[in-house]
Parts: sequence; C-alpha cells; structure tokens
Amino acid sequence: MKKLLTSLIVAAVTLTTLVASVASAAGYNPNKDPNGDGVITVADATYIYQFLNGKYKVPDLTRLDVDDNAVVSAADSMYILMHDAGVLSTSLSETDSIDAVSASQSTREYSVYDAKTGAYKKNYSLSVDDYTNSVSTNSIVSGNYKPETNYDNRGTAKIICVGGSFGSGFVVGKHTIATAGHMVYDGSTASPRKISKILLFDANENPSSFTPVECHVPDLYKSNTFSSNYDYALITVKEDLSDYMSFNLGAITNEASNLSIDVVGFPKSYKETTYNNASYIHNEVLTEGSVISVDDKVFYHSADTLGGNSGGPVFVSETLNGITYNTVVGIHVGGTSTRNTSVRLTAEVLKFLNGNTNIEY
Ligand SMILES: [Ca+2]
Ligand SMILES: [Ca+2]
Repeated sequence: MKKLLTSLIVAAVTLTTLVASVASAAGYNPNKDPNGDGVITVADATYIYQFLNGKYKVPDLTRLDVDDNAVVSAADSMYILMHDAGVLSTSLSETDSIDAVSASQSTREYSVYDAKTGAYKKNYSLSVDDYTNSVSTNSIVSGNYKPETNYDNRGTAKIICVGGSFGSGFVVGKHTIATAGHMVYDGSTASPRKISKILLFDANENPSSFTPVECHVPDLYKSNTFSSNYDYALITVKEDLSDYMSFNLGAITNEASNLSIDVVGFPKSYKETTYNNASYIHNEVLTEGSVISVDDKVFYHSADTLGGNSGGPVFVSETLNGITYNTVVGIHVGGTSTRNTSVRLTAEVLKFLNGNTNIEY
C-alpha cells in the first residue's frame, strides 16, 4: 500500500512531541545503519520494508534490527523514520558497508491447487534478490502492512478440511491466509487436501465463513519428504479480508533465543466443539512461551500447542508509543514433548506471503 510510508512519516512527525518518552522507552540503537551507506535516511526505512516484502535476502539481519530486540519488523522502520524526523538522534560512528553477497538470487517453485476439489491448476516461481549497495532503495514499497492493529476482529482463521481434520491460519493479505503446508497438502497420500470451510471471528466471537479458492504449496515441501523446513502454504479466499488483518509480518534474527513469543490457534482438544453457525463456541487459544533455538529455515519454541494449532501464527508483541503491534515471525508446524517447531519467516517466505504476484481469488 503506497499510503503506508506516508502514514508512517506522518506518524513519525506527529511523534516529535513525544521525544522524551519515545526515545527513552525505545531500545533504539543509533549505531545501526540498515543499508550500510553511512547515513541514516528514509532509504533505510524503505530498505527494511523491502526486506519485509521479500524483495531482498540480506547478509546480516541484525543490521535491520535497529532496536536490538532480535525481531525485524515494521517497528524498526518506524524508528528510522522517527530518527529522520529528528525525534531520535544519531551517534553513527561506524560506516561499514554491506558486503555484496556473491550467491545468485534465491528462487522457489510453487504449485497451485483448487482449494475445493484439489485439482492442479498451475505452477510459478518466486525469486528473492541478494541485496547490494548498487540497488536503489528509493522506490515506494508495496505490501500488506497495516500499522494500526484492528482488535475488533481477529486475524486467526480456523481451517476445516474435507474429512473433518482442522487447523489454523492467519490473514496476511486482502484475499490470502497463511497456513502450514500440511494443512493443504496431505503427505500420507501425497495429494492436495480439499478445504471445506474457513472461519474468522469478530470481537464478539461470532464466526463468518469464507470461500476458499486456491491453495499454494512450495514444491520443495513435496520434494523434501514434507520437511518442516518448507511446511508453509497459503489459501486464497473470494471475500475481502481487510477487516481481519491484525498481524504484520516480520523476521527473527539468529540471536532470538529467549525471545518471548505467543502462539494462537485452534487446538485439537477442542475438536468436539461443533462449528455450525448456530452453536459455534469460539475456541481460539493463546499460549505464551519463548524461542529455544534458531535454525536457517525453522526455529523452536516453548509455547504449548496441540495438533489443531498447525498453521497458526507465532508472533511477537511490540509496543511503540503506546500502540501494540503484533508481528508474526513464524508458522506453527509441529512439535515434541520438549519443543515446538515453527517455519521461520525468511526472505523467501516473506516474498511468498507478502510480495506474491500470483494471487488469484
Ligand atoms: Ca543508511
Ligand atoms: Ca527490532
């Protein structure tokens, strides 16, 4: 949304009256220069948003984490804008530039199935470029970011498949819901699942039903024996989901051990609750925990989950100037008695969820 940066800049300017409280409450690190060009400008804020939209792989995520909380999110971009507006001062002492990454761009293939029948429809590929200093960061970013969190509706979806199994998902775009790969593709039969119902809830826990159209699954999920590393997917729906966009997307850094996270979804022990509209009992459950360890494509956490949590968001809450932002950093995909597994939102996954140009609904 082009209005995003504009609204953030307005917000940053508005915040100039709150210099003291913001600057002291925030963990803003004035030594961080996200794009490594030696100055802190709006281009750094744009750079962070471009990463969050899956435009670039970046060599060192900690550079983008300007408040040093092990999460790269819209909040980091907002700190840069506040700095640019004169709210936060800089003490930039080092101007070490970002080394160009020699590896070529990263490309992943995806298959699309009809959400109701499971019929194959098409495939496509998405590429994430490596960032180099020669790349312009001045363009306006597009994406699904919504700085103001709407708590009237909830962004967590209950996804019910033909046969009765169910799990969770979360709204990431106007017509897209993110979930786990195994929610839409059945590894035991090596075939797409058929989605029978998608429910979202308002503040009074009243469900609304949405019409599933397509399921998108990474081919790497199928070719890697349904590895957790690639256990992510999205479902498109016919209706407009704008009112349910309560999460932003972000990424944890490799230093995220002990980071507090929340998990929300529809655990399986509540399966006996019927989901017909007349008697539906809202049974979304939120559990709290922390990151245990971080791998390249997944991370492990301690929040309690059950089977029906699959596909639900693992998110971080950040408060900036009195407003809380919930940023999803992982998709819950499974667990053991000692730790749970989440797909990490990497540049490739952010591209798929937030910068995907192949969405049909
Ligand atoms: Ca810079
Ligand atoms: Ca941060």
